[in-house]
Amino acid sequence: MLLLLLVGVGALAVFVGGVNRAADQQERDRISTQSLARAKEALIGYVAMRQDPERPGDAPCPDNPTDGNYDGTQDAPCGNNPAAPRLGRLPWKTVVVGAATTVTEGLGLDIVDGYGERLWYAVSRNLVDPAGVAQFNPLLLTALPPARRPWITVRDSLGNVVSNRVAAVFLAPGISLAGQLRSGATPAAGQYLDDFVVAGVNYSNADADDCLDGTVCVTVASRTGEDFILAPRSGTFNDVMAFVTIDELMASIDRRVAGEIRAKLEVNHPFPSSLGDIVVSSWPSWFNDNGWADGTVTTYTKLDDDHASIRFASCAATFSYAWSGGKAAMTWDGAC
Ligand SMILES: [Ca+2]
Ligand SMILES: [Ca+2]
Ligand SMILES: [Ca+2]
Repeated sequence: MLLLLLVGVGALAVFVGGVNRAADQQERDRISTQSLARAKEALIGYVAMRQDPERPGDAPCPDNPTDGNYDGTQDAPCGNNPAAPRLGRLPWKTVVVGAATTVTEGLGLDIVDGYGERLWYAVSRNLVDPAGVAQFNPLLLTALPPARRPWITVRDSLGNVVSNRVAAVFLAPGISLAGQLRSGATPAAGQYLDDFVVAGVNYSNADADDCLDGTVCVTVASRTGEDFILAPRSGTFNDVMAFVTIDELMASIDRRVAGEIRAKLEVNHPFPSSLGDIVVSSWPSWFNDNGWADGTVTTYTKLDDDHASIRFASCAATFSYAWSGGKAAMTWDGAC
């Protein structure tokens, strides 16, 4: 009888232990997923709200080991060759740069994943290479190389492309796996991010070579861009990922620019016949420098002295402006 009782208690303990572990895993996953969502939201806001001397569309560089630390601030520039600095830790800390300006860098987001690890971040060269992408506007959505660099590719666990229009990737590295060592000031990406083999191709979340896994990019011009893989948790893989596409980002940038135009219409009443009638020097420099005044990018229509609308290339939304009582109100229909 006593033996039966002991066996019963033992079995219960094993069962409860298993339930606790599952609940613990679930809670850690919840924290990781939530942190990734917050990082994505913060980056979209950061990119859309850039102002002179930057431009909407500029993203921060990752925090990488090239300066000898992971201090939470970006290590810029990163639009140049080689590719490695475009994968690193999320630049979560906000810093003010430049003595005479109030330009801030970093996402202002003190977050970690479910295991207390800082998030990792990879960014497409298009968002950090003003020389390679001369103008950042909606025409970039349909531009082809060499007018733009490759976007990032994200694959599922079968190797299928989930998206090849990814602007930035956020990774929760999880707990260290067998063979990973995270001691020292600047452990490399491979101590956090994992590999997954599909049909003989080793897809690596850590390689940062700006070349699609399983292929060879001989020259800088032939580089096909970074790729990342989503795979089930196992003893050799535990990265959790979120990503933002250029289409999501541009929709947010379009709304910001539409707001900028609203502010200009408010002080240019009766509404002008064309955006070109607004004094060029009254716009932020990025507006004209990046072609937002061009008819191929922004279609402005004056309806009457108090009403106007705009459309952006590759966006189905119509933004409408109505003048009343000294204010210009903006509404929009549809989505990009
Ligand atoms: Ca650093
Ligand atoms: Ca990992
Ligand atoms: Ca890769």
